[in-house]
Amino acid sequence: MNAKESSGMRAAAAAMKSSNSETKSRLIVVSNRVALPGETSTGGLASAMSAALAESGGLWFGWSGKIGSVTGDVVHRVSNGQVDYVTIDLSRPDHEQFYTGFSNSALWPLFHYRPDLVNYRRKDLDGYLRINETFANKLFHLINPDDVVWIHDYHLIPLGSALRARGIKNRIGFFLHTPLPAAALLIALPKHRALFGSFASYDLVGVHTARDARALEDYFLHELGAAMRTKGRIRSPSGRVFQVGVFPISIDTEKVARLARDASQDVTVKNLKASMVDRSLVIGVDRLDYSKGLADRLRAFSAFLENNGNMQRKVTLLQITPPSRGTVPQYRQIRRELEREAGHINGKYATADWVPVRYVNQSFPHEVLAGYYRAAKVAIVTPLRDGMNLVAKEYVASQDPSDPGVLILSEFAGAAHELDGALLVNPNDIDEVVQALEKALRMSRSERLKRWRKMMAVLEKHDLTAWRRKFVDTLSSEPHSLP
Ligand code: GDG
Repeated sequence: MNAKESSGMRAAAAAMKSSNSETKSRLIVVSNRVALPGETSTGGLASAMSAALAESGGLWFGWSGKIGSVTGDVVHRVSNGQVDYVTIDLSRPDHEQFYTGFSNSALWPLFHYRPDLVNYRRKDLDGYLRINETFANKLFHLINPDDVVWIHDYHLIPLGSALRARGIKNRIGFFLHTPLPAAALLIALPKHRALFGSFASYDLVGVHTARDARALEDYFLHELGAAMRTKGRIRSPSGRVFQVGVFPISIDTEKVARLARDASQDVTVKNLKASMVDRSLVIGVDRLDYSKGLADRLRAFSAFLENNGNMQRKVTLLQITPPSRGTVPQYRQIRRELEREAGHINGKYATADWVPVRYVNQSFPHEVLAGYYRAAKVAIVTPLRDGMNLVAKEYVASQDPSDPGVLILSEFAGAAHELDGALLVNPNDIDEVVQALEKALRMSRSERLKRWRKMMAVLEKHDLTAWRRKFVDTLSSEPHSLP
């Protein structure tokens, strides 16, 4: 640690501790990317944690999103109301190995049931472990004895054990935003025992669905020789006991509904509606990612137009797809594939005054997005695998309560476990998706209302605040197994 870094960290630590000295315990959120105040965030984790911290206050620690000459050399600190943000830069080789490499070219495809896309390299794993150690070195100065630490997602699985190794005895929770595949897939990853075994350093590991929880329990029991205790507690061979829990993430339902209501005044939303007179809008909103099933979705839309000649010129698909992870080769490839597919459909069906697919590679402010959701008769959310999928929930919350639209939802999104008023489809079955589109566009108002009310009732009860409270309360009340 150089002098600048060390004094910077000490100053940041002292300031954090004193600015929060009146509060007994803070929430410390740690994630790879931090959504800084004023930034438009297009990821699910960022959307969820911004809202959670805005409500509870606390500290958010992670990567600044910037490339620096030396990882962690510069510490950025910003405060906004009751939330403090501390971020560090990553060097280019560390970004390449930790982020592009191991996190997004090995763990992400593995966790999304795509072993064929896993690109494992020993040096990426080394970089991944090294950055987790660096995060721990920076973070442990900032933790007060009563703080509750909440670590997020697949980039940071070993961070808990790295903090324990530095003497942190606080309650530490971990939440996995992706699915967790069956043990048979997890064991394909070299060194999987050391990596996944470190889940046991946490007090609580949260996942979105019962299927993900079963996968983790099964892995610990059958691959690591752990023993099951009551109430989802697992005793690892090291003797440490931790709990696995199901916590389906949600949205700020009331806020999304309000944004959607108010968006009718927004000029961008008015323009979209004006361009749709006498036509029905089908909307898709997804980060550009192979897990989202976008190519199959476009093919299904094409087949729908082919089978339903009378719907041509009557329906438009607005597919909003902000690019993500452009440094990973597979993401560049899927981008080219989607451009080709969208161009193909438009070339085949477009007329002088109608384009069937509006494929938009840009992101929009949340209030505009909410207005777009409300303007759409149908949302098509057909990931091949998705931890939860917040877009599905946002679409439901954005609807006009007197004339709601229809949600078509993949059964492989975690959201399908809660949103059973949707038309559930297997996204691998193009005919099924085509039939769902036909059914959605013809659905009577009374059936739409019935389905929507059922889903909205779930989202009103289980919103983002309920999710955060349930996780933090469970973590805080867990019997503490000391490291
Ligand atoms: C991961 C998991 C899990 C999208 N386009 C724009 C925009 N977005 C926002 C949406 C939504 C979020 O990004 C996307 O969240 P998802 O949940 O749909 O998907 P991932 O990014 O893959 O999220 C996922 C999630 O983490 C939470 O645990 O549900 O399974 O993969 O909030 O609104 N936001 C803005 N402009 C856009 O153009 N402002």
